[in-house]
Amino acid sequence: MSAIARRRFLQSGLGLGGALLLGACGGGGDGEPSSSTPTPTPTPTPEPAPGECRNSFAGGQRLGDATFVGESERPLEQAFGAGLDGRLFTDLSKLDPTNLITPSEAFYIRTRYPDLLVPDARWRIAIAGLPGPATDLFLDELLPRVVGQGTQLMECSGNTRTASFGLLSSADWTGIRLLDAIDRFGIPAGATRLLVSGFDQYSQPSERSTPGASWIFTFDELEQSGAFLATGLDGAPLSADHGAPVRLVVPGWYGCTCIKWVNELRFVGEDEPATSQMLEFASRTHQSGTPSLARDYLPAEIDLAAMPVRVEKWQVSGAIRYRVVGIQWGGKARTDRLEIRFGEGSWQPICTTSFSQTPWAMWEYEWRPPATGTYAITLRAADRSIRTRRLDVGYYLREVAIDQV
Ligand SMILES: Nc1nc2c(c(=O)[nH]1)N[C@H]1C(S)=C(S)[C@@H](COP(=O)(O)O)O[C@H]1N2
Ligand SMILES: [Mo]
Repeated sequence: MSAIARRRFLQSGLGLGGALLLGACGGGGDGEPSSSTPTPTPTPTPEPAPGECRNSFAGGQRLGDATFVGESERPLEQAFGAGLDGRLFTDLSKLDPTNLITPSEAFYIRTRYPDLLVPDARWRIAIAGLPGPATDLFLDELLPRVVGQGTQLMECSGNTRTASFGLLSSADWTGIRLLDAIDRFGIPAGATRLLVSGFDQYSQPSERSTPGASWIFTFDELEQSGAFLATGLDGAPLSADHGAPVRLVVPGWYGCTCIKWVNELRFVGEDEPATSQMLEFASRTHQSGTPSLARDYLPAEIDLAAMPVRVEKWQVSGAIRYRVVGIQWGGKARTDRLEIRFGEGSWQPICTTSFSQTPWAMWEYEWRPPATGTYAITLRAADRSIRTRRLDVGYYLREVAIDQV
């Protein structure tokens, strides 16, 4: 039995959910020889397989969390700024294997409601690129076909350390598949792609961003990603800042493709130029250079990635212990073989506490820093055949301050 299967078996067999699996594996970090502490357990538990967690914190007291340094000074989960410069950073430190959904009020915001947007009584999406007179698709015609679209993760391609990596959230969405929404039009001759545009005009010019929100997809990309027009988030109608009344969600792709306030769908051909949004986000979505034609853009997919979300400080039998808790997301599937390292120390295997494929899996590592100080934490996939472009360049590096050992 694989480690994952065995873990699932243990979980279901004992009916303890994630609780059984809280624990540590790997022993000491920083290249120190690993010394696993014998843990007094009331009932004999089987030795954890590689990648599984053993609870070394039972009976201990959690003293608090060590702080990540060099990150956002802003309070998390409070919206600030306006229009294209408006943001809200999700506080990922609150994540727990039993609570993997971001509440809608804490879901990250990149661009707040455009002040110039005064919606018509009936929201319409212009359908362009069809032969014959212009056509509108009215949102109220689609609403009866809205269904659950599952838990989907969204990450801004500019999810940086200065944003405390808080431009990353996961929630339950409702909506209608984009291809279903346009099925009655048929694909006109010569059209190979669909351009999705949203309202993007603001009275204040942005300090950093170019207005104009649109992205071009092949029909295959829309089909394979399961792209949908979303109308609801976490059981409530979409809020204004998240794109009400209708926005695009492209599961597995960066947020810059998830156009908010969708007001136009246009059938386009092979020679369609890239949109200003595609040009602006070319490097952040791992394009090679800045292609000028839409057809030269690769799918803006999020690779497998992982980072710590908190470093818990514990007192266990009189000793100070740290538990590094993190997430992994992106890519085709979660891996059960992640490795962590502290500073320039050696790579250590970590164990996974929740194997949820969507939105993210959680992992943890029992860490004994050799001394107080600031440590850089990085992760990698042990399976080097998995594409991890951001992990490869240390994009998700976090530094934590340790004040006591
Ligand atoms: N109309 C419009 N849609 C947009 C944007 C925008 O600026 N304007 N920003 C995009 C980017 S960069 C991201 S990461 C997501 C963020 O969606 P959220 O604010 O609901 O999290 O919306 C995308 N859709
Ligand atoms: Mo973004």
